[in-house]
Amino acid sequence: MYTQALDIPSPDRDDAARGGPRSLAEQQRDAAYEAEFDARVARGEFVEAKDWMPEGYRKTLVRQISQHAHSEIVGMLPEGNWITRAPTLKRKAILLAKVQDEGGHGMYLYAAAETLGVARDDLVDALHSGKAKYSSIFNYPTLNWADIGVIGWLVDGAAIMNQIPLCRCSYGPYARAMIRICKEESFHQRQGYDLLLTMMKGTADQRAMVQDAVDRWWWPSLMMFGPHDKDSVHSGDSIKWGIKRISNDDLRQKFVDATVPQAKLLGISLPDPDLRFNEERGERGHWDFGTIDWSEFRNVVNGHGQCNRERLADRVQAWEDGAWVREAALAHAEKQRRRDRLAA
Ligand code: BYC
Repeated sequence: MYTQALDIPSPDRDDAARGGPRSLAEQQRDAAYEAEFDARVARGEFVEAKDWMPEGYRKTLVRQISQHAHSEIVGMLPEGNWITRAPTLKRKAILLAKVQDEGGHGMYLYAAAETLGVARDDLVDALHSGKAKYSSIFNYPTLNWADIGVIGWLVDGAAIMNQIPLCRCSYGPYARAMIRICKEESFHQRQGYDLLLTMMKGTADQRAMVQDAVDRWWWPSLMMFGPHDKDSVHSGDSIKWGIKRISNDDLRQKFVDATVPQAKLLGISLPDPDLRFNEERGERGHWDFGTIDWSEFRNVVNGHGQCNRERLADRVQAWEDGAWVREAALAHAEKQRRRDRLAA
């Protein structure tokens, strides 16, 4: 969908290719391009794949979009684990559709990253070798059926909160991919909440399963928004470039404010003794919440969470098992090309 020639001008790459620094005239040209780029972002216009962009902007997008794509693909694993054990046909059909959607989101996002001049195989290699990150949340295990509902409610809920502003991000192909993804994510969140409401109307054991799942997923969901603003290395540039519209901490707060009333309606408690409504914060007040365990976050992001090894091993295995499909698709495309050439 986004395929294009890889001819994006880039000062750093041009320098490297030439083996020397830019001339004064080239530097002046780039300064003029940069001023036009900044003005465009300030006017709220989209930057498109073939437009000039600062190298840092391109790199930030490649990093974020590819990590996002990896998160979608790795995110299929904890839920996929429950497809064969869904309690009813209806729930199985919903879960199958949801997991398939996540695969589709990964594809839109890899395609959006490719418009920035990177090869998908290199992105996938970076995931498989452990060089590239994916969301910390998918390194936690899914232990009971209520986990599937809680992933929909909290994990997709946090994802939507973070992703709605990305629909207005300055890079056109990413923003457009996010619009479609957010529509599907909102169905994902609702099915999760519906699943939990159903369980909460069931037996005492079912209600206990929901509470247990919420207790395990609440804090990791808050970590999905990333480090505190003061520790966020990329936020300054990302906000300046119109990639990030709302900061990590502000989005986390919006998520807590939206979720606490939903927890009440559900009839469960959130595992935070410091959670209380503070009328004096802001115009309408906010829910204060306790301290996030950042050492756990760092541990998981650095590859030492409960499921990091298992998730990567499963991804590598799936990639190897799928080699014949890629080979067959390439052989088919080559056959088509030959037929087209003969017919022409
Ligand atoms: N997990 O400077 P910061 C989904 C890293 S999937 C791991 O604030 P940034 C779904 C960060 O990458 C949802 N790493 O970074 C799928 C950076 O490291 P590097 C995925 C994290 O980029 C299936 C470092 O910490 N959503 O919806 O400005 C089923 C410093 O952070 C995390 C997205 O990817 C984390 N939680 O802000 C169900 C959304 N947080 O790269 C659901 C797009 C931070 O320098 N991404 N790091 O090595 C974003 O919006 C931003 O990248 C983030 C982080 C807000 C996540």
